[in-house]
Amino acid sequence: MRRKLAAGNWKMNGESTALGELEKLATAHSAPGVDILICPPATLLHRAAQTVSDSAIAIGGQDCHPAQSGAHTGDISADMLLDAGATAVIVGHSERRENHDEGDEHVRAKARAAIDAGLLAIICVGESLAEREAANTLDIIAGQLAGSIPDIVTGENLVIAYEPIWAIGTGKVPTLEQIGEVHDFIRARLERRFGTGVGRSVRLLYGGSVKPGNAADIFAVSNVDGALVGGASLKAGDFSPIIQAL
Ligand code: G2H
Repeated sequence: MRRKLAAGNWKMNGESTALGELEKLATAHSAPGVDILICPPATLLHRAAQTVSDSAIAIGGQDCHPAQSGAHTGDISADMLLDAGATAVIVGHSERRENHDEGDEHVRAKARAAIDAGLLAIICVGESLAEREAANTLDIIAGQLAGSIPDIVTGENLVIAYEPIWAIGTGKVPTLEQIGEVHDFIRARLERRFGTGVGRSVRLLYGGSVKPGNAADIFAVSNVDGALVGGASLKAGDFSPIIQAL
């Protein structure tokens, strides 16, 4: 049985005052029946980890560099995330793929570095609107899965987040059938490549305009094991009902 996961991706939002939202979340979910992860900006990682240290909430990074250390100005290694108190990291988010020109091979190297460091790697995949309209969604997802997932994964160190690019921050959400089709496809691909044991234990998250009002319906879709939530994870009052819907 896969344990449900509610992951919040704060993106480039949040200064010191945002830690108050984390405190509220920790108080509201002192004994959650699901995994809760918050990925704040790097500047807050250490303090966020301290804020939730007595709670069941985990802290993650939003990205990491493939190398352990070196001359990479502005980058953060997986070991540094771990040192700051993170236990997970998002890699290959479409905003990284687009804004920083990150291809599948680069994402795969980041995921490998994360797993080697002992972090849970959350690898994001998803199609653009043009790709969906051209009926290429499953081909795009297949290519991203093949290219972005390193061979070393297990059911414990990998999570896949399906985030259709056209649904991110737009308020547009795919139909439940569209979500189910892609999640079933991802599950089948994982089972084919890694065997049923690993393939069935990797958790699959949906991401893209998840809100308190649509979370329960999305979580009822087959092979949806939780959500990667952006905007609605910034306030405890929005994220709590999403957690409760799991
Ligand atoms: C998709 C998601 C979080 P939002 O990027 O990863 O953001 O929920 O704001 O669409």
